[in-house]
This record gives sequence, structure tokens and C-alpha cells, in this order.
Amino acid sequence: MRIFLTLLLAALFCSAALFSENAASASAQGENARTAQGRRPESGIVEGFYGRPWTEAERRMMLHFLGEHGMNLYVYAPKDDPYHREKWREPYPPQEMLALKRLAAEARTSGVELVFAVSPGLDQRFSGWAGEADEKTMLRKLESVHEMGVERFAIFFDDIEHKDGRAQALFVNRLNEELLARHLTEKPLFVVPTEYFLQDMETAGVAKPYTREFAAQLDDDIVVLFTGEGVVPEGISAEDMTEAERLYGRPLGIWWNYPVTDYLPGKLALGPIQGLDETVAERAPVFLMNPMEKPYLSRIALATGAEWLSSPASYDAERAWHTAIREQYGGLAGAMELFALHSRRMEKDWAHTGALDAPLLKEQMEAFWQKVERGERADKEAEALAKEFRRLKRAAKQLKEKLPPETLAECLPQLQLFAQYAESAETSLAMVKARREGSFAHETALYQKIKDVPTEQQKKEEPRLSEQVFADFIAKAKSWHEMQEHGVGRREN
Ligand code: 14T
Repeated sequence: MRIFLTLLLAALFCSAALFSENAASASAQGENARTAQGRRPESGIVEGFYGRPWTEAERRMMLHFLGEHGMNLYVYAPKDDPYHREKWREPYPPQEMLALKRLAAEARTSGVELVFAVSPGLDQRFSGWAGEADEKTMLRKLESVHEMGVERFAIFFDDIEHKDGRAQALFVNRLNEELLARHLTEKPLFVVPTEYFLQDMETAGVAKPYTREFAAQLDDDIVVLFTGEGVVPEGISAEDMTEAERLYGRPLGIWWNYPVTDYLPGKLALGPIQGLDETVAERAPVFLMNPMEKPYLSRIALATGAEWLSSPASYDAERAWHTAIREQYGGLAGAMELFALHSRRMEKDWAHTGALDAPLLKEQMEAFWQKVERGERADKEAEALAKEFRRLKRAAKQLKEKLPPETLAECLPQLQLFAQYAESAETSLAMVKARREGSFAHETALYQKIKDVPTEQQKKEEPRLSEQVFADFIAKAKSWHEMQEHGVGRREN
């Protein structure tokens, strides 16, 4: 009987707790649909990139945006805010304290919770008197932020040299308990571990020693954020989740590294969120996207993330992307979509993610070159391409004239490059045509115009877009001309 009563009470308590949690999130998330399972992760962004931290005005804009899109978390973790990472021990200066206070208040008004993170791993000490001192310092730091109205916290150990999984976990456990006991928060900490690859390369299913130690020691209530296998993966599969949950022995929150571009800052990530298995949305208690240093342009990807959260099973990345641009760009949506189509994919040696840049145009270009190389006529292909290039030039011009100033400031170099690419691609077509018509002097003159257009890998800060499409097309035209000049297939048409 006693057992029965206890169980009954426990069940009642749990459902009451669940109910109130749902009610709270329902009001914060507006009328957005839920998954079939009836639960949505807490969601939003982690301002977690390297580079210029956002301004207060940009953060306010983003808080409203999140609220309007049914998202409810803003994790404050800008890598280059010295008081977040490098000088984590130092308290914020009074001015910045007040800015945090205003931000926390603004978050509340927007139905968003502000989570304050510290990344102490560069020089934190874990043992002896120094360890104790750092622990006290951390607590003081979080206390000072709590006084500004922040009631939720995170500790991040990503991107550091020294990693001791056991020491990190024991520290986080003590801090977590202390924060709860002192009523600085009602919710457990978020943490990010040091290792991104969970499994040992050689032995599938076996965690690395660091991960094993960290996971084994970490208290059950602490929320671990997972980026997928690697820092910037193509996606997260159901199997990735199962494996990660097994290794950490708990459900995992997600830190999704799109549309962040800090590792390739010359490129804009203007594509949709994609590659996340639908069950991720049902299993993860938390879903956070890491945006670009450019808050206005980040909103395309973020809106698609909100759409994925609201109906992960029927999510269509391309459709969500189209809708997001319609909603955000009004009369400029057509032009913006053409530009953004060329700036979605993020590729670097260790990073591969995002939808392809202009895949259909790429196919058209390939069909054109195939005919040219075979010495066949390609008038129809050339005409279709020329028409598209004219359209893209008009789009670039329209965007330069009419984009709102904040947005334009975030993409001007890339827009210039876009216009230049469209122009040079037109010139490339004319060049091929000139040779075929026997106008060799004209051909050479046209070649001179495209010769210096950058098509090779640039410094990572240099503007880039459409690397596999436009840049390849122009590079191909250049080398085609050079081949012809050197006698390969010379004057055969
Ligand atoms: F999960 C994370 F905490 C995370 O992704 N951390 C950083 C993040 O701040 C950064 O914005 C993101 C994209 O560059 O990648 C992480 O930082 C890294 C990690 C690496 F292993 C940057 C370069 C790396 F090689």
C-alpha cells in the first residue's frame, strides 16, 4: 500500500511537473506546432563564434527574432569577449555589467531565457589551493552575473589544449550543486566537453579515455551539448545520437555549427539548416545554433532551424529556405534568393556542411562545357547561361541599391564578387563564342578581362562564394582559352 501510494504520488508529481513545463513553453513558443511526440526541445542560439562579439542592438534584434520564431534560449558565449574566456576570472566592468542587465531584462520580455557561459579552460587550475581559488572565483563571477538578472549558466571546455575529463567533470558537478543550493539557478548547467570525435577512430563503439572519464564522473542532471561527430559535420543521424547518448549515459543537447563561418569568414552561410535526423528533435532536450558574426544575415538559416524544430518529420530544407527568404526580404526576396543560392555550402579541410551552392546552374554549366570540349555546337546551352547571368547581374544591382543598410553592410564584398562573377561568366561565354566565330583578336581581348578574376583558393578572410560553380566556370574558361592558344584543338572549328 505504501509503495502504491508513493508511486501514485510520484506519477502525479511528474505529470504536474511535465504539464507546467509544457504550459510555460507553450506560452513562450506561441502557437507553433509540436512534434507528434508532443515535446519540443528548448531551442535558440549560442552566440559562440570567434570574431567580433555582437553589439547590444544586434543582440536585442536577435532576442526579438528568436521570440517571434518560437525559440526560447540565448546562450551568451562569444569567444572573443575577454570576460567570457581569456580573462574569465575578471569581473565585468560596470558599463558591461549594466549592458548584461538590460539584455537579461530584454530576454524576459521576449520570452527568451538568457544563459550565461564561461569558458575557463585556457588556464583553469583544478587541484590544490589554486584549484580551490579558481572554483571560488568562478562562483563569484556567476554570482555577479546573477545579480544582473541571469538565472541560468553554462561552462564550456571546447577548443583547449589541456583536457582532464575527470577533473573537468568533478569541477562542474561541484559548481552545479553550489549554484542550485544557493538558488542562483533552478536548472542544471550546460557543458561542452573538449573532444568532438567521441569514438576512437580504430575501435568503433569505444569512447576515447577523455570522454570516458568525463562521462563517467559527470552528474546525471548536467546537460552535455553535442556538435555531432566532429566540429562541423554534414549532419547528425539517429545512429550518431544513439552512440553519443550511450557514451554519455544521458540525452544530449545539440550545439549545431551552422550558420557559423568563423573558420572561413569570407563566405556567408545563407543556406538552410539540413542534415539533422528528425528524431534528433525528439530526443535532444536542447537545440542551439551557432550563428555568423553577421546577425542579420544569420536569420535565413535560423528561421529554417525554427521550421525544422516545429515539424522535423515533414521538414523540407529547400522549401523552408525559400519561405525564410520570402518572409525576411519582401520585395527583394527574388534577388536575395538568387544571391543566397550561391552562398550556402561551407567547405574546408575539416569542415563540410550545408546545402550545395546553385546545383542546377552547375549542371547547366557542365552540359555547356561538355559540348564545347567535344567541339559540338552549344548555342542553346550558351543562350540559357547568358540569360541566367544577366538575371544574376540585375539581382546584384537591385540588392546593392535596396537592401537595408545593416544587411548590406554584412554582405557588400560578397555582393561585389557576385556581380563580378556574373559579369565575368558572361565574358567567358562571349570569349568561347568569339573563337568559334574565328574572331581571335576579340577572343584575346575578352580573355584579358577575366584573366585576373580570383578563382583560386583565397585567404580565408577574402570574400568568396559559389566556389564550385561560378569560380569553377571562370577558371575553366581561362584554362580553355590557354589550351587553345597552346595549340590543343587550335582553330579546329
Ligand atoms: F561545440 C563547441 F563548443 C564549438 O563548436 N566550439 C567552437 C566554436 O566556438 C566555433 O564557432 C566552432 C566553429 O568554428 O568550432 C569550435 O571551435 C573550433 C574547434 C576546432 F576543433 C574551431 C576550430 C577547430 F579546429
